[in-house]
Amino acid sequence: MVEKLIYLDFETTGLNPEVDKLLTVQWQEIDANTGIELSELYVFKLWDYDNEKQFIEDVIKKSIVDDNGKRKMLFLSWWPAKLGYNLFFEQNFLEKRIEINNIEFEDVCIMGYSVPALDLKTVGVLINGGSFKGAALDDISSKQTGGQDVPLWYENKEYEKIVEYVKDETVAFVDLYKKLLEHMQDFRI
Ligand SMILES: [Mn+2]
Repeated sequence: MVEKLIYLDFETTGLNPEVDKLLTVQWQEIDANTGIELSELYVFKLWDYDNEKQFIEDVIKKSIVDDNGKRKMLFLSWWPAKLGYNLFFEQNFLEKRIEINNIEFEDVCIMGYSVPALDLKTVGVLINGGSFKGAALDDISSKQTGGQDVPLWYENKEYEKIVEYVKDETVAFVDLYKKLLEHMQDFRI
């Protein structure tokens, strides 16, 4: 039996979910104990839809994973647990955009009170010697750049650049997770 985590990340037009939009939703099934990829990387894109409401509804409907024989809706189920970097951003952003688009929904389950999630941001800060400044994913992994160009690429309809960025970021993140598993294995106080 494989224990799974779901790597999860969003790209957005900005940091404020009251006004900014969801641009991409990407996720991949990961073996919790090895970091090995168990599925392809799914990338849902706003520009494939007429509007954000349709986009979000379709993402929720189509994001289904097998959890030991049970089919689970990723965004509405606690399990498999999510894996990411600063997942509160994703939880909060999706909640707000669902509300603003008047989408009928059950509670978003990415992270939160008693919702299990493995957030590597904590580890990033530790790697960075306890400082939050300089602990972005591109500071502490092989990820090339931060996401600041994504909104600009979206404006210019340079969608391929966004997809390449998302793929690069996923590889860097999963590689970080694999290395941490290996490195932390024998850690004892
Ligand atoms: Mn990202």
